[in-house]
Amino acid sequence: MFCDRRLPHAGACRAGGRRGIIVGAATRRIVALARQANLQASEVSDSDTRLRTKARRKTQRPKLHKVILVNDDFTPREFVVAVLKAVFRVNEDQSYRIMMTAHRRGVCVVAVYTKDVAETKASEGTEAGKAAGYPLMFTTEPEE
Ligand code: TYC
Repeated sequence: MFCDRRLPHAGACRAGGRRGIIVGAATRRIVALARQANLQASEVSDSDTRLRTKARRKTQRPKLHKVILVNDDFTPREFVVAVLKAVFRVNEDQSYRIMMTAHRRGVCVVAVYTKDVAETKASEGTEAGKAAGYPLMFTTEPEE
């Protein structure tokens, strides 16, 4: 053990003779590095001595996909409203507004989900129309 007066003491120095101090392995590494580089130990931080074995990466959020309701001239309004309520769990009011937006503008974004969920909901809606003999259509597209 050695004593470096520039470091905060982690243990007691022995008075006289060989001065000793009890320090941990991290401190010893810091002092060794500082000596090598001719630096004050206080100029070397503990993080300089620890190897990072794994890059820390933030979890990436999955890209979201829009489900789009497409207007047509044949599917009854009430049927569209019923499908929206059943598949997308929206209430009567929201469902009516979505249907009317698609009716007036040609398309309406119903909701956004992860790719799998968006595609499943779109085909459920489209299939419900098909089963009843209507050309009702839902499509999906990735969000920018
Ligand atoms: N345009 C249809 C009608 O007038 C109603 C409708 C609305 C159909 C929206 C599809 O995505 C749609 N009966």
